[in-house]
Amino acid sequence: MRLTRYFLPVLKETPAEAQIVSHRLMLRAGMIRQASAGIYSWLPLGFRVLKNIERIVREEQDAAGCQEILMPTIQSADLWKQSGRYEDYGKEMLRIEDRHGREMLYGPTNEELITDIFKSAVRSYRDLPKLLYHIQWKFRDEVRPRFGVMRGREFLMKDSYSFDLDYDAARIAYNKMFVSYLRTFARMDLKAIPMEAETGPIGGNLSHEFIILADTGETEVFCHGDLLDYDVLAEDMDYDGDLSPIVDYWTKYYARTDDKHEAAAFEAEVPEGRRVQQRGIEVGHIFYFGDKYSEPLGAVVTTPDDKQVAVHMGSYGIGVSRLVGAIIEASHDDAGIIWPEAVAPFKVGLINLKADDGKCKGVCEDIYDRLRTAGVEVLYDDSEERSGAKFAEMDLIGLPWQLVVGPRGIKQGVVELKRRRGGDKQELSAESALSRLTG
Ligand code: 5CA
Repeated sequence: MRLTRYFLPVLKETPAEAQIVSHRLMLRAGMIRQASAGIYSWLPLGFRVLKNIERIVREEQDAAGCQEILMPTIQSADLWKQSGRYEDYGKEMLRIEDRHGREMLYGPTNEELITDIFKSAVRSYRDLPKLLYHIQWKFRDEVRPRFGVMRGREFLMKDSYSFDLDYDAARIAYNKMFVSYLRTFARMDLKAIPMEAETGPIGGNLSHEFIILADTGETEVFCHGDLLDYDVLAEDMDYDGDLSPIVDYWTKYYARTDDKHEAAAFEAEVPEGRRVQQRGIEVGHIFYFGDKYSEPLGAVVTTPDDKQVAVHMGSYGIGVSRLVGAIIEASHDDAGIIWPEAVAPFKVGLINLKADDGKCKGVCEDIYDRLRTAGVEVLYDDSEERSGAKFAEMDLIGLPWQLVVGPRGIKQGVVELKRRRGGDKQELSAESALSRLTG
């Protein structure tokens, strides 16, 4: 993509309304624009990151055997009345009346709707287990929407739902999601730690929040330092195998949010030098809630001995749009964002320092074509801005690699390759730079 054609409305000034760094940087880098409180439009740069995150989430859900569907954003109030949550959800639910006076709502989550879909199709234990997910916009009329996409009113969530015959089978589904979450966040270069958590309006008695450590997080967390050292991606995952040793490893250590924290237990279980007490951002939350929805909504199956039982269910959420902000909170410096390669909007920023110079242009156009032919995503700054402004903008938007072409280097037959993370710079031939970036 050529920068002169790209819709990238960067801001020179720091927006006054943004209290945390990710919100500031997302606005400054032209990634989002607020439509109304807690509701955002995604501009090209931000949308590319959102899509990359969505792709990783989808790949890991699919790998774990979860099947993708798509449910609507607007739901009928009827099912919510049956489950008892229509009243319970209170003002956080956006209620809508259609032209026939029917009560509708903009879904804040989908337990009721998915249970109804399941119920309409499944009658027997033979059809179990089932694990379904979708990636869809949700609406929660948060009292205090803040921190940009981190606590929005409209936000993109991946939500999965599991259906099983009994608790033991439901635990297998829970463990699959537990492990797939570890992998999902690790692929985004995030260290997400599962922590015992409260279940809130979703309900149930078994639940883990996946928290990444960041000073601006809304939650205070306490955990054992060993959890930060584990390399989740080191081994391939066999989702048909027994995942409980992995889950047991993670859950044997003390790791709790402030709701569940007990100072005495923390001190007893974690040696002094290994106590981590920090703020964190919740990027995922998984729940097992048994028959909380299947019972009132009548999602029953016949058992092998011909009894009728309500299915055991769990639900598993990832804040897809929140992750965009969370990754920035975890990965930035004073100059701007530092994207992990897996979610970066482009891999390379190609900077032409003298766009009106024929030689510079020739070299840049050649590099640009060859990178694209090799399938490398590149944003090509072909503008006539001064070099200081070009560097500042490239640093701000945080692409992992910058390839700088200028008249001085061309005379010596070199270009400059800079890694955004750490800022290491190297002068090398265009050929070597290309093989580095395409290799
Ligand atoms: N039905 C369950 C699991 S599918 C559920 O809704 N869980 S949740 O309430 O914990 O939300 C799942 C994830 O969505 C959270 O972990 C968080 O990452 C994200 N999320 C929740 N509320 C917001 C919000 N207001 N803005 C952005 N992301 C949010």
